[in-house]
Amino acid sequence: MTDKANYQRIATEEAWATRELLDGYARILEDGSYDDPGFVSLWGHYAGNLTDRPLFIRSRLPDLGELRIRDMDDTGIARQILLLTSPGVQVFDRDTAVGLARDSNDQLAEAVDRHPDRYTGLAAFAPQDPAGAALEIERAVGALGMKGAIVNSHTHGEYLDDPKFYPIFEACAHLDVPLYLHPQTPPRAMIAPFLDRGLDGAIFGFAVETGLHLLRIIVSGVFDRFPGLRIVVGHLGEGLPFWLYRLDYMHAAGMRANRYRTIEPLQSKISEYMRRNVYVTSSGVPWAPSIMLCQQVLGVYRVLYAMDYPYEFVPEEVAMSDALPISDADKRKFFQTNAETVFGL
Ligand code: 1DF
Ligand code: MN
Repeated sequence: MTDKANYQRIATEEAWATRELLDGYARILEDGSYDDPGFVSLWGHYAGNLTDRPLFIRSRLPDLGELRIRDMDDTGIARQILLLTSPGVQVFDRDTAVGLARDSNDQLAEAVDRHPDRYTGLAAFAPQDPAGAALEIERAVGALGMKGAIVNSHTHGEYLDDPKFYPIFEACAHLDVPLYLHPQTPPRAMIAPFLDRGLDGAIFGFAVETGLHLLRIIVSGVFDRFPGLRIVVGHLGEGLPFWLYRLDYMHAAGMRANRYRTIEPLQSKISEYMRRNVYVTSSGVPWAPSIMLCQQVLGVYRVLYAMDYPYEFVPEEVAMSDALPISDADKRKFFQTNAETVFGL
């Protein structure tokens, strides 16, 4: 790709997997020990389907060498921020998850050491063990040089606003690294009306699940408790930027009327946390109207480029993002400098 751009393209939500993780998925699918319908739908598809896209994805996820670098070169991607693919280790029992997370961080650190100018790693962890997760994030950031942490939304139907998970927020805030809140399929309690119409995955279910998760974090007061915490969310904020006015209005209306006993007043509006504590990436949405709406309602420093490789690998989409009708200065923020700031590159 010939490149006249005055920016580097840093892709901020790029997936990878260890062989051990993929083997683990195959094992629990086969022995039926984990029958979560979302997991079975997602990985039942990607683990065995023989059509082009799943085959491509399966070949690229475990590659942190030649194939991936060649694909990056072909599409003008200077650097990938690497996230353990969804649902990460969150489908396993606690001990398996702890071991797989630790091993994946070690493998990722080695790849980043081999290609420090092309790769940046985020720390995987097992929410099943919140105290251990905090320690693993500290190890991965401190000893292995990772620039943030990655969680794939709910864990066995539980959300991070449950105070038992606070050690994870505490670790990220204390280390001053962002937490990437990446989608996964909706949990068992939510998935039925998505599944029978094929809407549970990246087409829509991911966004409903992950947007809900971020809203739960906001309205539960997590950002009042951890004001320095930064959360990055993909797919242009999973729809929330579009809803900001209504979220603020209805949240305030419900609070004024004492509608719910289960929620406490917040110090700020939902939109204010979105502009203070949250960053969004353009994974899967190389579309000017949506990107520019986010820039307009969140600010140009809050919107970062992402491709979502290898799930989304469409060279023309890079050209679509290059062609955004925004100033050269704002384009540089979008592709490069916002990511450098947020991830401390
Ligand atoms: C898909 C999309 C799968 C995304 C992903 O991980 C993923 C997909 C399993 O298309 O099924 O990360 N995504 O972020 O849009
Ligand atoms: Mn993704």
